[in-house]
Amino acid sequence: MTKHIFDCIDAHTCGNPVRLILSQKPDLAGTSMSQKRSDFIKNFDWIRKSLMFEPRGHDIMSGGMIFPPNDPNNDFSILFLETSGCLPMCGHGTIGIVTIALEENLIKPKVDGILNIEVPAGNIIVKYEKKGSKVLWVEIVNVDSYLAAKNLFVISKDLGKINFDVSYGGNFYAIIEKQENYTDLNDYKAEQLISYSREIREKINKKYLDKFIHPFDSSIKDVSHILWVGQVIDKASSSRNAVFYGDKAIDRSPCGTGSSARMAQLFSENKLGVGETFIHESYIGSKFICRVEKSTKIKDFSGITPVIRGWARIHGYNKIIVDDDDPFCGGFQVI
Ligand code: PYC
Repeated sequence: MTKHIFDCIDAHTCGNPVRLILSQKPDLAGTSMSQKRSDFIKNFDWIRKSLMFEPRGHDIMSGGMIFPPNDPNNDFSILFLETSGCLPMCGHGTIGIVTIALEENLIKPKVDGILNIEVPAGNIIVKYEKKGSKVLWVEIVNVDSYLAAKNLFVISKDLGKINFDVSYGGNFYAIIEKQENYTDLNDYKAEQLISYSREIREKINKKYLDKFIHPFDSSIKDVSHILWVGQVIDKASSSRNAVFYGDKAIDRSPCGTGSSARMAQLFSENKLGVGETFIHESYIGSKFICRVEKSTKIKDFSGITPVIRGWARIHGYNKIIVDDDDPFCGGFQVI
């Protein structure tokens, strides 16, 4: 019988959980975070399941591990772990992990105020501001994002015909805007959006099989997230969302990769310009301050380089035991 002990620090980014795992990090094969992500999924996914799912985690749990950079010019790299799997990129996760790492002195930036970070989806640049020991905000220059397809539809058993666009912001998002069969976020309970999303995502990936594959990394594929657009709570905000991920989660933060995907969609429709501020509200009303840094090309797609700013707070030191003797050591989910 083996008892694995994981030292973790728990935080939240604008309401969404971030668990940074400090110990028992596996030695991952590969020379890029994309390759290391694949190795983790193949050989070490029990760590994710044990620490993200019940009884040690919950339906919305999200987090990651920090590793040394593959290119010594960068500061470090991140592997994201979540109930949904190992994401290529996670915005709220990055904001939380960077905040924890700086406040707990786990990293030493090469240049104060700037971090070059490797993630499975590519390289990102992070800026931050500190006051004393606290990180006030973290800003991510995210991976290039683009609108992948427009005016698609599936038939939802509960809602009927649902039209959507698919946009990439580090993960592929189906973006569902107001339409005949979907009025607004406020008209549905979270549990309804979760159940609609699960079915809609399955239908999208069946109907549009192999349509959504990243042009530079074929391991990034398929629609993983559903972004429901809604009316803002605060009139100063630009838009609101409920982002579905995993099997039972609605993001409590405004979702960094979702905000990037949404900005790429709006940019392609000339509804958002370079340099314009886009304030994205989450389901619970927390905000990311975002903007389009520049327009760009991702192979044949026109896209953007998005910027996301948010904050995080640490709320616990957590020593977690995964004991092989525990019948639920591998974690479980009730759907
Ligand atoms: O912030 O990118 C994000 C994210 C993805 C899933 C949950 N949050």
